[in-house]
Amino acid sequence: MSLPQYKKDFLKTCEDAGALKFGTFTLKSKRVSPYFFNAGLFHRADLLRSMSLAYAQSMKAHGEADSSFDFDVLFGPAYKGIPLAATTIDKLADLDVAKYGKKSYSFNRKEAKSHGEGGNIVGASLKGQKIVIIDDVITAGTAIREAIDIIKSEGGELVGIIVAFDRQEKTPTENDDDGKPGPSAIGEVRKQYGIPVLSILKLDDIVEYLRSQGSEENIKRLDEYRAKYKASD
Ligand code: OMP
Repeated sequence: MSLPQYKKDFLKTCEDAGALKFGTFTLKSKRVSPYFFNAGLFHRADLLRSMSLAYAQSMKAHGEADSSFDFDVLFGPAYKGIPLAATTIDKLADLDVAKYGKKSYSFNRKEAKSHGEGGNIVGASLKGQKIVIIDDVITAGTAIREAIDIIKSEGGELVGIIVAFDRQEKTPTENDDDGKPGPSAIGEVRKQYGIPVLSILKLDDIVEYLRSQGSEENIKRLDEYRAKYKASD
């Protein structure tokens, strides 16, 4: 298999966590998918460490090649983004304390709080700060757009996004399963905001991995699904 080592390592972690499931799953977008990636299953300490290391390595590698990805605050949208932001900022500081040791993380509350310190953001303020969003999965882009709206309304400047898994699906249309490839949710966000959107793994990687494992039935179902919803970019 010709995947880079960090992707192979992360795929192994996904296997250990049972995070990649094959079967029949109805997604948030109402599409019925033959597989599901569940980042909530990385709850064991060793798995969480491997996952945050994979995020941190991807961010560090991209940050070294592209200075526009420099950020002040790593923002993890509630709920699934919260442990991702906290553990990844910690890992980044492990990898390069001079560069990341003074960076912050924060997350939103789902319900606004009117007493105590008040407000919707816990952790570093987003105002006037360069923000990277960290989240689990992008399918149709709905969750990520909600996070972008929070950053805008808090006066932050979005400089990038990182997710664990890009399902490489087109943005939903009226005739959603017409089999005509359309622009991807990630591609649209990239274009609209002019920012990098990174993913540790994407669907193509999973297919390559399955082919190397000889999982004919799963590949067939994935190919059928991709024929309906695959993004054109
Ligand atoms: P979109 O908002 O359509 O981009 O879907 C992203 C969200 O869907 C993620 O934050 C997850 O809550 C959920 N999801 C997964 O976790 N794994 C998948 O494989 C697919 C989805 C999904 O429902 O599309």
